[in-house]
Amino acid sequence: RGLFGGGGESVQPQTLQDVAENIRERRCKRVVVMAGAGISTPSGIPDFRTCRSPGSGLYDNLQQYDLPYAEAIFEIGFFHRNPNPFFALAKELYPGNYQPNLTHYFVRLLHQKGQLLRMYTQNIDGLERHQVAGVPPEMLVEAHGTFATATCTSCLRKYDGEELRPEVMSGAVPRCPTCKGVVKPDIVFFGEELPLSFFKYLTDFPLADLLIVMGTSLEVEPFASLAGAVRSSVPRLLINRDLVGPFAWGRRPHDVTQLGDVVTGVKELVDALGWTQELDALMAAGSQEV
Ligand code: CNA
Repeated sequence: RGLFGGGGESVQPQTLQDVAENIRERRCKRVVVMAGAGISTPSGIPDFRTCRSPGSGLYDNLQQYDLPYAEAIFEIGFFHRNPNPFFALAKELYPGNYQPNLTHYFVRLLHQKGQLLRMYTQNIDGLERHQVAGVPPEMLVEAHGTFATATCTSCLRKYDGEELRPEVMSGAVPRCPTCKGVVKPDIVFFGEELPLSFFKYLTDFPLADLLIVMGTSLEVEPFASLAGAVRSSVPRLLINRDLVGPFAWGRRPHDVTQLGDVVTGVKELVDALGWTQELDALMAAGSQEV
């Protein structure tokens, strides 16, 4: 048996091409993907950390709301005092405004090939979802929650995200018809519990035979630490603008990094896999559905 749990000659990856060979030859069949805001910047959704220059970035655009500091938008105490900035963000990110890009479809293709164990995303834009890029719900862990469902902050009544759409889109703060409490989309705020599905990592990561990390600064815990939860012999591939997390300070022998634009990096991987035509077809069909 090869290093990667499959049959055949294993290649200890040094380059993107080596990683591709291990996937193509099906030596890697339990791939875990970790992703963050960087995979959605090519779809036009700014990330939070890299767009600090005035006039760009979601936080900057929210300055009109007098946030004491950018991250306050995701703090539950601040939300209870002033939910307006969060709902301005919600209006922007509500499902339907943005389209997935090649990186999202790549994950779907990996699933269709039977080689995706799970995708863990920090994104709250829902672009990976079944109805959007086509990653089935059981394959996706939305670690920081979703706009697809919501909960009344007062009586805890559950809502479907679509029920809130008219109010969110009109710029209003949605209220519970029963108790008049503010209805909050099920996005995980700082200090809140992560969804139970997050804990699938306890069984997924020890089983993984390849970890692909893309478009994340790996700065938000506990998500960031998952990068260290695969076995030490398991190759990890980072596709990102910059070196982050353990790829910067705790390099393992089988870590591979593809620095630069995430779409370019994933495209290169897909080319090396020989999956380009299939991915193009998936994307064309996807955009027609949209
Ligand atoms: P982050 O901290 O903003 O980091 C993004 C990373 O992606 C950085 O390392 C960037 O250099 C990199 N990056 C950005 N664009 C590209 C690109 N085109 N090519 C290559 N690399 C790129 O984002 P994280 O996800 O790590 O931070 C966690 C927060 C941000 C989560 O809680 C998210 O919910 C939150 N967030 C989500 C969205 C979204 O859902 N799309 C948008 C903004 C923020």
